[in-house]
Amino acid sequence: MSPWFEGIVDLKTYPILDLGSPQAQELIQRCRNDLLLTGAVELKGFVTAVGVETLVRESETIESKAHHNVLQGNAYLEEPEASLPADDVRRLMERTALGALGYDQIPSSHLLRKLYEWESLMGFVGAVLELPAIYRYADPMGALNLSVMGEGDYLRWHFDQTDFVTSLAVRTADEGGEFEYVPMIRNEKNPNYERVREIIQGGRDRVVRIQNEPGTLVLFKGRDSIHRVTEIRGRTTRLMGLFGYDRQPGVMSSEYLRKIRYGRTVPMQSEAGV
Ligand SMILES: O=C(O)CCC(=O)C(=O)O
Repeated sequence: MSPWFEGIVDLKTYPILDLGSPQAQELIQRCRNDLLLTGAVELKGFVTAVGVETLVRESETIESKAHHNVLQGNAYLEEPEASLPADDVRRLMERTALGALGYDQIPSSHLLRKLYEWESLMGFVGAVLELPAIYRYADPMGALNLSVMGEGDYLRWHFDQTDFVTSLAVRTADEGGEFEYVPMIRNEKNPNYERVREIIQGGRDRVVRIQNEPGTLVLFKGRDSIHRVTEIRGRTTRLMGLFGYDRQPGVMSSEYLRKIRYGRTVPMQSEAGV
């Protein structure tokens, strides 16, 4: 019997089964260069058309169970301190509206889950990031997410609180739903508040767009690159798998985050069997 990933992952273009091979080393180097130059790596067609068809079909059976949340928040994903002046950029609020399914709602037979739990993929991501080891989140909800965005949904401009994000595009919306970012707009020494303000208020200087065609795997360093997902138009939901890997073992989501993202704090004892 052939392994589940045969015909599902384009192993010719992305030879990740043997990371020591010259072909894999060449790919890893290319990805590292992209990451250094732009803060992102875009691996188009990582999952084949056949794989995408399966991902869409399996996602359609669960997407209606996504928790939909609407909130106003800033780019820093934190409550602004009371002492900040009224016009501080950390007080600039934007709307966010999106749905999400947690790891415990995704059945173990789902292809998205097989990909997330695949050692070869995690090893490849770690190699590109030049990390001696990476781990899956230990959180039964936060480890793997299927983000579901429908008409009018929008993910505001923000910085991540994690070093990197790995995403897999399952389906694009009819219109909108583009991933936009400004590479390295800030760094540890310079928060660059003025430029951040310009972007949130509609500036387009150095804004880069990732098309995220279905099947595209993206590695993104979002701590210093502000990013968003543009508003969705049309009836087709945008479906995106978000893979929680970290350089530390045992990463858990806070109760606050669980509440916002999944509308509950207690994991489900579901068919997902986590
Ligand atoms: O949906 C996406 O493409 C990215 C999501 C994202 O930026 C996030 O969850 O922080």
